Amino acid sequence: MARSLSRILVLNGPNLNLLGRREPEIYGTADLATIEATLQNIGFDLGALIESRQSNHEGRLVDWLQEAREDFDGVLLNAAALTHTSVALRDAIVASETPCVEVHLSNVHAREPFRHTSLISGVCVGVVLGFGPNSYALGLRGLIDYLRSPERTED
Ligand code: CA2
Repeated sequence: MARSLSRILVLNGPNLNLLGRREPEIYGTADLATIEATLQNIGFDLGALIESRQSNHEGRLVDWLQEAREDFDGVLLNAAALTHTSVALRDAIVASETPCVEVHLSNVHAREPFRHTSLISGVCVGVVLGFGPNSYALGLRGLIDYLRSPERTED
């Protein structure tokens, strides 16, 4: 039987629209459009529809996570600084009832102590960090594998 396309929502949080323009020593030289284009290509190869969005506003990210419940099978999320502060995003991930993978460009555990805590990891199915733009690619592959794992699809 033909497998239907997995619908994946990629969400990026505050300041990630600046990627490639500032702090290349931490975040690399690729801009967000380049990362999103790579994810589109991976999605095409793996039979997934990818929709990418970015916002600097917590409430907008919450709205989009709520939308995911109806419109997407999985979420790939770089919540940026909100990772370390936002109970609202954590609650929205739970409410979405949609598997979410957390990604970060940098290895947050090798940085300032306030970045060592994530309020969202505990409600995500997995976390990928420290590999620059490749964190997104690895996270997307992991999310698609997870969505298609026999344990999830058999019943
Ligand atoms: O490493 C990551 O992906 C982060 O999520 C990036 C966040 C940071 O607050 C997290 O602790 C780790 C920061 C995103 C801001 O991105 C910028 C990009 C270029 C210039 C300035 C900020």
